[in-house]
Amino acid sequence: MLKSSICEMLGIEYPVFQGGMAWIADGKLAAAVSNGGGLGFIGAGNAPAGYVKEQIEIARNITDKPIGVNIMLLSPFADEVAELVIEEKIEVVSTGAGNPSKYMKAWLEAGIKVIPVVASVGMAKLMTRIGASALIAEGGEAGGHVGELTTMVIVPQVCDATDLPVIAAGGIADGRGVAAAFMLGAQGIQMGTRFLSADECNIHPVYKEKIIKAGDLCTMVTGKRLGHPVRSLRTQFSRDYSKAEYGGMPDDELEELGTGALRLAVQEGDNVKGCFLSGQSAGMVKQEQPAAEIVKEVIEEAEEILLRAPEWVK
Ligand code: TUI
Repeated sequence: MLKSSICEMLGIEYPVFQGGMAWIADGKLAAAVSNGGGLGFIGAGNAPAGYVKEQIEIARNITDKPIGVNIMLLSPFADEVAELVIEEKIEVVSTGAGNPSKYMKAWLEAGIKVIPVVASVGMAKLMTRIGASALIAEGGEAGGHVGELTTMVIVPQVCDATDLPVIAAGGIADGRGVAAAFMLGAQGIQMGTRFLSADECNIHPVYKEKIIKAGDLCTMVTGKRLGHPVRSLRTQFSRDYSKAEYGGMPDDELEELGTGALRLAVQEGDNVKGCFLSGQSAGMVKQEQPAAEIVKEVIEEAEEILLRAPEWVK
């Protein structure tokens, strides 16, 4: 049985988190993952607190297991969602795309476990100092907003920089990745892209099909010029955006080009104007299946690998 300190801390069966993907990770997906023994997250993304509250209600009607909310710190609604998670007695909050220091005291006083995503050792040290419960160390293989470092190098360095449990994220989509993350010192893993193919994941069928058909070289990073690098599938949108970015389009027009592109991908499956966020692990996602089966499958694969590990030592 693959267990770690994170299971005890959060009251979950398996050390598997589902990333709180903006526009995608709704109450239904989060509840399915939590019911499967992992920890499901509702992604607040750029949505107002009212939407997040609805999704929390949906999740609570499907599961009585703990659920998390991911707060995207660039969101104009981050403050109101930060208050909502306290009112709704959410068990776990993860944060992304910034520094959550200003919310930390209130969350900890409310008894919330706070698990920030960090993309550097400096941020890991700061979050440790201000009382985070654990850290998600995310490499640039991940989808969406990404940092500079790869999972292979960020996880061990964050583990060395903190006494907190570390959850590895970025590029993990099967049991081999889970086992490798534990070997790097992690006590848990987070997957986003693998859950895009879950039966309970409510993205447009075109999006699901693109992920299942994707190969190893199918993603690219855009948005570096505006300071928010984002990994997505290589599509007409990402190529057009990249051309505009390096062709000298003014910042405000570039922002405009990106606005609404996530929604168009998730809800409309728009092949031309949609931005299909995806990690590099899309090439490892092969089929649609229930979220709970994904959780169980990656854990069982990892257990088999880890049990065989002593064979390597002569
Ligand atoms: O947040 C994510 N992934 C995301 S957020 C998102 S929505 C979005 N839409 C448009 C532009 C930007 C975002 C889609 N995907 N992952 C977690 C993550 N956090 N990755 C990297 C970081 C991060 C980066 C810098 C965390 C902290 C940080 O600190 C910088 C600082 O010093 O404030």
